[in-house]
Amino acid sequence: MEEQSKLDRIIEARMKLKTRFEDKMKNTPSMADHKPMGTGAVNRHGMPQLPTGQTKTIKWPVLDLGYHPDITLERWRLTINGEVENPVILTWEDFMALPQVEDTSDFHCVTTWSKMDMVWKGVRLVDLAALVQPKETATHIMCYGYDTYTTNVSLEEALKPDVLIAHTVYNEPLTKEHGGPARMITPQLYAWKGSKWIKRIEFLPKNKLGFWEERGYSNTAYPWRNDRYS
Ligand SMILES: Nc1nc2c(c(=O)[nH]1)N[C@H]1C(S)=C(S)[C@@H](COP(=O)(O)O)O[C@H]1N2
Ligand SMILES: [Mo]
Repeated sequence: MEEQSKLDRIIEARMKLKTRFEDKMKNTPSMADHKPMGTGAVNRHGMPQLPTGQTKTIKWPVLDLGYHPDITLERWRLTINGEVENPVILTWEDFMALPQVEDTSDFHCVTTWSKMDMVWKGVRLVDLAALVQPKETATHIMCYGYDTYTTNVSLEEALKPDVLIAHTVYNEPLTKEHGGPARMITPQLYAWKGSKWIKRIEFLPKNKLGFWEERGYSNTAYPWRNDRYS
């Protein structure tokens, strides 16, 4: 009963967030651009499958700061706070009790490789947002990794239905080198916007730059605009 009402509240809050960000989301480049830069058949969100300057890879390279933190499920916590009504600290059990989805999406690294059709399982960021209820003043999130990484994402991008905190890929638990126990993915932005080993999501009242964004990478990271550097 209590679980059910909790779920109902998430669903209601998710609907409200969707309505609130609908127009902004429809106007994001990966949905609205009339001359997207890329090649191939139309993908799941209406863009050419391979963004400009990218090459398909079969292997899945590992890219990070070189430090792979060892986080047991027992010790794992996900803090979601900042510009929200209801900050939370989730245990692994709490996280796995949230609505779980499976989604297939493409992964575009700014260093020019793209890995297509990755099969992910996890929790939608919009459902985590529904849980904490961002204030009207919230515009962006900052994501923090256990390795000290940070990256910022606007809410109209972060709340898209294919943005997940993923724990499973191709039906196997996400390995440590790829960000396990859980990482974020942003299929409509370059992959550096998805923090591996995610530990905290902070809602912000205005934009702030993350690790790569402070070092010359684009604030927005739109693959179909070749938007790599600032
Ligand atoms: N915590 C954390 N997340 C991160 C990074 C990082 O260094 N630390 N690198 C980013 C970059 S640049 C890319 S391309 C992808 C790479 O993910 P992969 O190693 O699973 O391919 O993770 C992103 N997320
Ligand atoms: Mo990257």
